[in-house]
Amino acid sequence: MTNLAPFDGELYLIRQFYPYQEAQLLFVELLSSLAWQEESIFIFGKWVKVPRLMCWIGDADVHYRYSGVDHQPSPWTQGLQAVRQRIEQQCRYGFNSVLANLYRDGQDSMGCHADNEKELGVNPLIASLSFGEVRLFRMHHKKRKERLDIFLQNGDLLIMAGALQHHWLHSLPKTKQPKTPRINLTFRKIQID
Ligand SMILES: O=C(O)CCC(=O)C(=O)O
Ligand SMILES: [Mn+2]
Repeated sequence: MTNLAPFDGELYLIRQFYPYQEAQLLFVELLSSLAWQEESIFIFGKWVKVPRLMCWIGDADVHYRYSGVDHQPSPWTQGLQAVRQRIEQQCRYGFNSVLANLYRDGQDSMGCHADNEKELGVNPLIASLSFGEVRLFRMHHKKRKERLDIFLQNGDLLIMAGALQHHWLHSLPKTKQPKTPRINLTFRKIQID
């Protein structure tokens, strides 16, 4: 597989990891079966809603802090267990949780960040699966001017690995184009201690 990152980490893209029709069925199932929640973060002295819905699913013994808040995982659904198995076979890696994001329209987004929480370990392998609407996924190098734009489509699998999270930031920008909903699943392995 070709590494799409020119330096400082590994980035792999498998288009149509789930063929279009299968991905469409999974999208509908995830949309209706996950306990989607509106999350808030504490920033500049007040609580602000994040512009997307989220649900965190994981093994019972896994805890994760994001948006400055400790989260208890929702249990795996049957559908998500099957997806986890397929992703684990592809990556030859074990995941114990998945963060699901629902972008309702073009105004829903995710700001620039790296997946560098210490619970993820030093060089985390993160498998990101997209369903539904096409959206731009943008990467910026922290120190150099390089930028990488990838349009993630229904059924695509993006794998981030190696030192990528140390050197690159990623985001899902807002867009003025009319957009139908998109679901993204990021499979992660959280260190348990
Ligand atoms: O929606 C995406 O493609 C990116 C999601 C993401 O970066 C995250 O959940 O940390
Ligand atoms: Mn991320």
